[in-house]
Amino acid sequence: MKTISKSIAGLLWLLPLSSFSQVTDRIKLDQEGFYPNAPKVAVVTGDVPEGKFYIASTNLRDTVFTGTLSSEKQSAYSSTKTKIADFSALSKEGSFVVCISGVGNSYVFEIDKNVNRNVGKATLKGFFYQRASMPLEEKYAGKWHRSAGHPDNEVYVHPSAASKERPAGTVISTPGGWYDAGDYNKYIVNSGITMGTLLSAYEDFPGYFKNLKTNIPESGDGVPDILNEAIYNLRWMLSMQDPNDGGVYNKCTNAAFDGMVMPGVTQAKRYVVQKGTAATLDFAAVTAQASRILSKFKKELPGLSDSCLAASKKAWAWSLQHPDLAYNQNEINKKFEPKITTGGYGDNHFGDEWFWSAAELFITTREKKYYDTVENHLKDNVSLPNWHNVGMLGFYSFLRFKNELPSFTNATTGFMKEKVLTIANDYIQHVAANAFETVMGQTKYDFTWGGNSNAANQGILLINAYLISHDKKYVDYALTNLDYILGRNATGYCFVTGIGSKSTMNPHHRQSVSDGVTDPVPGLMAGGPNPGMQDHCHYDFTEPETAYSDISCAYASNEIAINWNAPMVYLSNVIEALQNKVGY
Ligand code: 9MR
Repeated sequence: MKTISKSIAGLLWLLPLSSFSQVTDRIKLDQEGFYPNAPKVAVVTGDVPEGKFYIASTNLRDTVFTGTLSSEKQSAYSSTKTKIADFSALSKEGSFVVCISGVGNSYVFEIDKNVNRNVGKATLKGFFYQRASMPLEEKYAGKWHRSAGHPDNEVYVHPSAASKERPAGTVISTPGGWYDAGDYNKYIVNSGITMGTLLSAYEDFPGYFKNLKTNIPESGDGVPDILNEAIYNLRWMLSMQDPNDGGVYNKCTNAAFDGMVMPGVTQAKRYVVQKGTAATLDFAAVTAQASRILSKFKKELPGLSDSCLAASKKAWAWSLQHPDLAYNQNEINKKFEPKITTGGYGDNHFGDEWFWSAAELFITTREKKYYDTVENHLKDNVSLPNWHNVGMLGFYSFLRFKNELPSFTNATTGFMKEKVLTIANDYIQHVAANAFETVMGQTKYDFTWGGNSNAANQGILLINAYLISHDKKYVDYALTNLDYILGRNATGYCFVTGIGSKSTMNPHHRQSVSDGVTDPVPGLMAGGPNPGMQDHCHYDFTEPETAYSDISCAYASNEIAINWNAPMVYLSNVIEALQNKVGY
């Protein structure tokens, strides 16, 4: 924890007020810190006797900024009362604390040109720690090194997935990929949005990511590490396609969740289960996008780009034959043994998956038939992405390529542009009324299972608004949500493990629970406040924005997951990539 040293307590009299000796978590702020010329806000909660706040050096010798707290705000989503300390005008680089008389000192934060470099790298590295089927050697994984976990080279075709060529019990091999979350199963649907988000980060900022190294075994192979990491999961995804018909299995899974043990300790049988339209179309989208990105790396990765495109087209063809096949675990369990009780990722609305996969296939191939599907679904409802709602990813990709696409797409990209800007402008309008002045938390529905990924995904939407408008204000607002995740929220937690002063310590993450290392595996973002509390564990606070419990039992608020980490990788790195350009 970064706090002021006790030995300098005697210097407190040098400050204009005298009661600064206590570090308090009542002052909520981005625990990493701020860019010199970016907005800077801390939020103090509860009763505050004084109207002034000070920014001081960590030895409390120098007051570098004095400001006035805002009037009191009542949060709409908990009983929390706040006052805002805005010190945007302070641009001096260094380490500082916020001091408020009668309240105490905040955690130490930095003002620095590259303040989000650490969190950007760490959240990408987080994916490495989720890798299945390969040992994590100490030279890459440090104290979190471990053995390979599930080899997944002997995986059984579950009766729900039986086909003529692959009857139930057929053994196939689907090694590699990332464990989904705190559990050790691997799900195609959730890989879909995760991969789309990571690949889009690269496509939006290839220059930045070219130089981002995460110390993984592939580092230095001529391929950017964000792609190296994504390719590890891509190769697994490719193994989940039935080569006989192009359909893609929903997941590679145990029948039931493993206990809270290290990966590979239990030797439970692994299964691939029923193919589905969502899984197959998500797969088609990811492989189409990967194909065009990897076409630039044909020397380093011979054949991979072409294999991806062939796989994508085959998945599309299967989907045309099975346009509406939901993965419904309850129904499957009525018919087949063993019953499968791991995560469902069951989705039964496929318009968005049709749209996204058609968009990626069209951008990669320019074939008109895919564009027709884009047009058919263009006016469907589109909203913030999550694992079962991926249409917006197609908007982002189209907008990324709008200047390279044929002119007959102009009206379509124009429509998409308006839509993204409309949502972004709506977000912005409500920030002033929010007790933490963040985009996150404008409705109580932001606080849900994995709600922190809503914050990160709203940030991505705002970045897209910036990319199409070049209006810097959208980056400023995206930053409010990065701040939210890193501590400017009603819980006062920084939700990324290993980052900040008071961060998630006990995620629902089997390796972190069972590896004997005190610190959790780093770079992983907890789901965050979720008043649903479906885990029925102990919660000290239960209101929408405070229902977070940093105990490993609490999987509904304190699990980690690849589809939540990916937008945090995007947001933290892309803000870092943009900071110079927007004058931070
Ligand atoms: O993120 C998923 C969330 O939207 C659902 O409400 C929840 C219950 O179905 O499942 C979440 O996903 C979990 C998945 O099913 C299994 N691995 C862990 C995921 C995160 O909790």
